[in-house]
Amino acid sequence: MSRSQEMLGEARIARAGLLDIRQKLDAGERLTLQDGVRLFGCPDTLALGWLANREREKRHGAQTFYNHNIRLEATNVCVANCLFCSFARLMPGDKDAYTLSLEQALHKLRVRAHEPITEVHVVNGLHPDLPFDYYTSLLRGLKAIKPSIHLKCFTAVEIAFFADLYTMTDEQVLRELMAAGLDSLPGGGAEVFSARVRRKICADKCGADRWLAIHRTAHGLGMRSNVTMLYGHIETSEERIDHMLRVRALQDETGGFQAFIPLAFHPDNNQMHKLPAPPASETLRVHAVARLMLDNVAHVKAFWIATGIEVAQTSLWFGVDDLDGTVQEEKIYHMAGARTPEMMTTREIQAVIRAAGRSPVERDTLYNVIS
Ligand code: V47
Repeated sequence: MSRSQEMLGEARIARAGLLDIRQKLDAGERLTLQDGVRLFGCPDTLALGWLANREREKRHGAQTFYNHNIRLEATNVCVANCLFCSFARLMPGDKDAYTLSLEQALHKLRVRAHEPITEVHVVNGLHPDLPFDYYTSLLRGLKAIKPSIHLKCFTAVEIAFFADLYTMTDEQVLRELMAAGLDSLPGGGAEVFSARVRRKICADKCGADRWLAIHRTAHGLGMRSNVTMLYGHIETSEERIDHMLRVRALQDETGGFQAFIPLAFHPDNNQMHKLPAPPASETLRVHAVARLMLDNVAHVKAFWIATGIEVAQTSLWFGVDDLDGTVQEEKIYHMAGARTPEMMTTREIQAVIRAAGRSPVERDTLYNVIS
């Protein structure tokens, strides 16, 4: 950043009343719950962006990461009735309920196995009738098709569900899935950790403490993971910051989180359809505040499917350094009204990053650079 840009930014931060926060960031001091709530209360979105961009550039310069991945959602049958979800069908046999046979699921990778894909991301509904063997066979089958593939599969909510359904401990479930080929956990199911919010919008799924405990155990077993936050529904600023602080505390213990991923609520075709979708400005603010609060998490990711491509590009100046990946086929957001394409090629994602004035870097799931 040039000296004159620095002075302009500094003047803006002073006008926004955030000089003390800028000083704390420069001194490497942690932001508190009160600081975070003040950031959300600050009406100057560009001031938040300026602060977050400094933190982003300190860590990553202009580099912007993406990966070459595919998604697999093997079933949408789900015993949990989360109010925000448009993907789940409560019972097998319900209209639009589906469960892929193992062969159909494996086919999704088999047809692309010749492409330089490095990751399969699997998230499913909580199916009451499938045997545990379905999931271990899925992992083994995917590895057999492409041994180099990284398997980032099953949210902590699914792990908790498997443990209860198949009467195992959470750790036993993780160990058995790892033995079958599981490499890391995606960040879904975190929603907002506040008990008040969870009681209202996702009462059927595991609570915050168990979600965090499963990630703690996964990190202890040597896996890395991500963490999401669903925003733009009934949560307060305090609850968003509390969510981030719980992530930061676990990260201090384990260092196992790779990326924080804010997920914008999409209101179509679900029980919260009367709520508006959060505006782009809110998306930029949430990503920026996450970058500022989470001093110990390396990456802040904008999931372009959820934010929209233009907002994802803008977010690269509001603290974000990662755009997820090529995705290929996505159901959770498209069933909830996302109007983004269902995939981008690596060339397209590179062009999107360059058009935003940043430098694309292909990574694998563990952030090793793919040359
Ligand atoms: O946990 C469901 C969210 C998540 C809606 O780890 C919704 O790299 C908005 O976990 N509006 C699943 N959000 C997606 C997920 C994810 C996404 C990108 C990257 C990674 C990663 C993980 O989707 C769920 C829930 O929070 N979700 N329905 C909706 N209507």
